[in-house]
Amino acid sequence: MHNEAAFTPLAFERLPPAEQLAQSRAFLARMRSRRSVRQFSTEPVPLELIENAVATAATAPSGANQQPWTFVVVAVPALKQQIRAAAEAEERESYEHRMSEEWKAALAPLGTDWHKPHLEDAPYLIVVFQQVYGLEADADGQPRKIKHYYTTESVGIAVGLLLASLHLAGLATLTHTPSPMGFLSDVLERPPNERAYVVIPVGYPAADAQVPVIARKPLRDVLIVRTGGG
Ligand code: IYR
Repeated sequence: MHNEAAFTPLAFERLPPAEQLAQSRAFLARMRSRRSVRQFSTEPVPLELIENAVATAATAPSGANQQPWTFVVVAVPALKQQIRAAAEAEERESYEHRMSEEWKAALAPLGTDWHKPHLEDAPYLIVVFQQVYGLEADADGQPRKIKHYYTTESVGIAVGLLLASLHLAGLATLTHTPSPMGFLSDVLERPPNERAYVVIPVGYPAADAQVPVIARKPLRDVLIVRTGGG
């Protein structure tokens, strides 16, 4: 019953040490220049860059290989407008009434507020949905719920790969989580097993885009190496 796994030899290319180091350093250097961008140009972006990024995201490991994600790419101005209006309504309520003073203080260095023009300016919005459970038609064509595992972690890993792909393709992104996000299921007509996870505006930065002066923690603050032998 539970021994139905099939195996095949791993395709694995062993890199020479110098090549390993070069690749690792080059990737690090590229990723260090990624910034969250909130001012976008309306300049169009080739759709294949978005498709390739989603295909890359969909290579992520996932709980029980259930791949519990759906990526909705929105380019229609009327839909972007609708999403902006709904997000701004929620965000305004959040900034003015729902967020604690502690939360607002934590966000102060980012200079964010409820205005979200980037949701309309960016040529694409990638709305990522998490499939909290699976839905399949059973033999009688009735919908059947399938339990999913580690969906939050799986989708988080996929979004990391998505952001890396878009950045390497020379595009700017923002990981935006309007709160609450329920309106995205309505606007994008998603089924009941899907819950919005994040909205990612993608495009070129506006010519005069600015980013907050903030820094990444130094490696010594985030990395603990415990080698053997003391
Ligand atoms: N969702 C709000 C607030 C916000 C929250 C966090 I945590 C951020 O890192 C940034 C913003 C907004 O998008 O403005």
